[in-house]
Amino acid sequence: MRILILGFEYLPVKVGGLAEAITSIAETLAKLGNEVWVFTPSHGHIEGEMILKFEIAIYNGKEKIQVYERLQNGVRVFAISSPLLDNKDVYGPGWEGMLGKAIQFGKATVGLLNFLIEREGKPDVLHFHDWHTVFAGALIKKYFQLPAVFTIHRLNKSKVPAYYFHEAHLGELAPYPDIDPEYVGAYIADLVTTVSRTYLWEEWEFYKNFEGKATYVYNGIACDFWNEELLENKALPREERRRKILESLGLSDGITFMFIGRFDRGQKGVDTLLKAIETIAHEHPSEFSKMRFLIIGKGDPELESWAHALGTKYPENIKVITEMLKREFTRELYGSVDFIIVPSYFEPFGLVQMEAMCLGAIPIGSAVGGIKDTIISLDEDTENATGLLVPPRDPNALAQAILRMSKLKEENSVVLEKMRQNGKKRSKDVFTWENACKRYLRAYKNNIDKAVEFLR
Ligand code: NHF
Repeated sequence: MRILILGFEYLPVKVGGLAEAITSIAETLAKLGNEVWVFTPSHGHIEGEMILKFEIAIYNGKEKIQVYERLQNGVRVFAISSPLLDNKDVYGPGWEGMLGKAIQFGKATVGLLNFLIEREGKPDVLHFHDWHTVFAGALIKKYFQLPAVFTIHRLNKSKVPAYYFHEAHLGELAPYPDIDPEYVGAYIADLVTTVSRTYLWEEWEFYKNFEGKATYVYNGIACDFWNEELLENKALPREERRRKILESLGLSDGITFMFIGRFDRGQKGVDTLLKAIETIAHEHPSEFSKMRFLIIGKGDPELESWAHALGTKYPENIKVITEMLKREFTRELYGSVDFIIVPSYFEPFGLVQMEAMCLGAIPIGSAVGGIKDTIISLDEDTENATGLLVPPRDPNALAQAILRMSKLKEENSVVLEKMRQNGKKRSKDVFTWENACKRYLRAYKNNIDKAVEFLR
C-alpha cells in the first residue's frame, strides 16, 4: 500500500511521545513492505533535497513554500518549509503562530500532493495525527478524496474561531462561531482511532459522536532501544546496579521508586506522588527510611519547588532532578530501580510504564487509559501480574501501594521477580509496533472492529 502520513512532530523534531509514535508507525509500516510518505512542517529542521517551490495565498498575501525530501529509515519524509513553518517552536510561536502554522501546512500539503500525484500517482490512504493536522487532512480529503484515518493521541478539546477555517479554504466545515478541530477531523475521516481501548471509553462523550467509525489501535514500544542487553552494567546483578546508580546520585542504597515525566497540573500527577511521599514520611517514618525516591522531570515552577523542598527536607531519601536526561542514562535508571510510579490523572497510552516493563522495573500506575490496559495488576491476576494499579488522584491509595510493594521487596518475594519477567515478556510480545501497524493496515481497509455502545 502507499500510505500518506501527516504529523506535526516527526523525529528528530520532538516535543513529547507523539514524535516517537508517528515515527515508529511510519517506519514499521515501511518495514512491513508499504510505501510510506510523511508530510511534516520543518520546524527549522531542514534536511535532504529541495524538490519543490511554490506560493500559497494567505491572509490577502502570498507565502513562499519550499519542500525538502529525505529518506529516513525507509520512509520518504517531506519537510515543508516557510518562514513561519521554520520556527523552532513546534506548537507556536503563540496560539496565533500555532494556528498560522497549521493552516500554512494544510495549504502547502495540497500543493505538494498535486505535484506528487502528477508524477507518481495517488496514495491509497491518508493517515493524519492529532488536531494540528486537521486543516491539512480536511483539505486533502476535499481535493483528493482519499480514504482517511484520523488518529487522536490525546484529545485537546480546544476551540478555534470559524474565521481560521475560512482562511484555510474550509469554510463549509465551520457553521458555528467556534469550532473544535478534533470534531472536524473525526467528521471528515472514514475511521477515527485512539491509542488505547480504555481511553476511548473514558472519552466516549467525544467518540460517541462518531459511533460506527471509532476504534482503537494500541501503540507499541521500541524494545530495540529499551533493552536490558544495552545496559552499561548488564553483567551485574540488578541490586548491584541499583546501589551503584544511587551512589552516583549521592544516595545510599535502598528500595527505589522513580517518577519520570512532565511536572504539570493536568495530566502526569506528580502532585499526587508528592502528597503520597509526605504521608509516608509522616506516618511511617521507619518504612520511609528504607525508601529512595528519584523524581525526574520539569515544568510547573510551583511543582518544581515543592519537589525540591521535599528533596531538601529528606536528602537521604529523595533526589529531585529537574533537567533533561540523556535517553541512555534514563535507560540505566529503568534497568536499576525497583519500581516506577506513573500517577497520571489520564493517559491515552503512556510510554513510561512500557519503558519500565521492558527494563524490568515494576510499574505502580493509575488505573486509567493505556496504563490500565498495558499493566496486569497484582490484584487482578497474581500469576500474570506485571505491576500494580491504583485509583488516580488518590495520594493515600498510592502511599498504601508504595508501602505494600516496599514490604514485598523487603521480604525478597518471588512474586516480584515473576512480575518483572511477566512485564518484559508482555512489553516485547504484545505491545510491538508490528502488531500496532498490522492493525492500522486493517484500519486502512476498514476491516476492523468498532466501539459499540450497546455491546459495552
Ligand atoms: O503515549 C503517543 C502519546 C501517548 O499517552 C501519551 C499521550 C500523547 O498523552 O501516542 O501521545
